[in-house]
Amino acid sequence: MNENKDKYQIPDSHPRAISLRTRHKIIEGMKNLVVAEAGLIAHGRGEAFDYIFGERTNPPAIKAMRAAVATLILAERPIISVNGNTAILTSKELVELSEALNSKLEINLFYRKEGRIQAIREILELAGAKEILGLNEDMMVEIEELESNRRRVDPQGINIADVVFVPLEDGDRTEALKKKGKTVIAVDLNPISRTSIHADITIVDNITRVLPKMIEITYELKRYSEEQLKKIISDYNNKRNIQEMLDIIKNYIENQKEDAFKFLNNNINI
Ligand code: PTJ
Repeated sequence: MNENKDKYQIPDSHPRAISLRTRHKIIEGMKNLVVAEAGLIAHGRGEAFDYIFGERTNPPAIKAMRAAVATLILAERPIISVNGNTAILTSKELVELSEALNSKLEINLFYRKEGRIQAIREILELAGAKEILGLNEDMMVEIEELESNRRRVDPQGINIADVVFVPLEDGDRTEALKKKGKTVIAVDLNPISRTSIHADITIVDNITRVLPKMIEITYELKRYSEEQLKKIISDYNNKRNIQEMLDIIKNYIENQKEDAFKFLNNNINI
């Protein structure tokens, strides 16, 4: 059979082609220093969560995205924090979203390693980024409440931001940013991570699906009045939204269990 295969040798017809191609992007990113070694493992953890809610954008994620976009549009100094995984998977979308929202991009890494900031800068610039913060290590200031490398932030970016968008986090920063009075919007496939629980708005979905959808929502909500945007935000309840997401996971696993039993019962003599 003469099948269309990509540069990774994955045929288009493979039922998990998208997932496999995304893995290869992450691996390539690691070889180019964009992604930290631990980023591969973080991606695997994300995949596992994605799997147990159907690898699709569920209604609570849409609600969270709408509240997130409304919050970012109304923010005075919004900032989008960029790490290795996000940069390799969604560089073009990060740039488009930052332009649509009038929000700056700041590279902020957990794993500092010689050459990583430069590597991420290059792919963001290739994607069209004109202004990137977090480049000059000597200029950084520290968030005292934070122990990890992420405490070093750009004085013109996260440090003075009122709303911080943090796709794919590692836990402790959300709490620290909140202590500093900032509104935190997180994207995390794990609905019960520390980041998810502590963020003001938690989008439980894959960053690869979230950013294109957020761009679409931004163009829609930019036409809304301030009052309408405030209403979207005040109607939103993060705790309830995470609970809905957990119910979706529970039901999805229940359904999978039934399907697996049906299959096993029908094939008992094989
Ligand atoms: O580039 P760096 O140095 O800043 O490091 C980035 C990583 C992601 C390696 C670092 O922040 C880290 O170690 O993160 P954690 O603690 O592994 O947490 C990452 C979270 O992101 C986990 O809860 C994953 O489920 C989730 N996640 C992984 N892939 C995705 C994701 N969430 C949304 N979309 C994904 N594609």
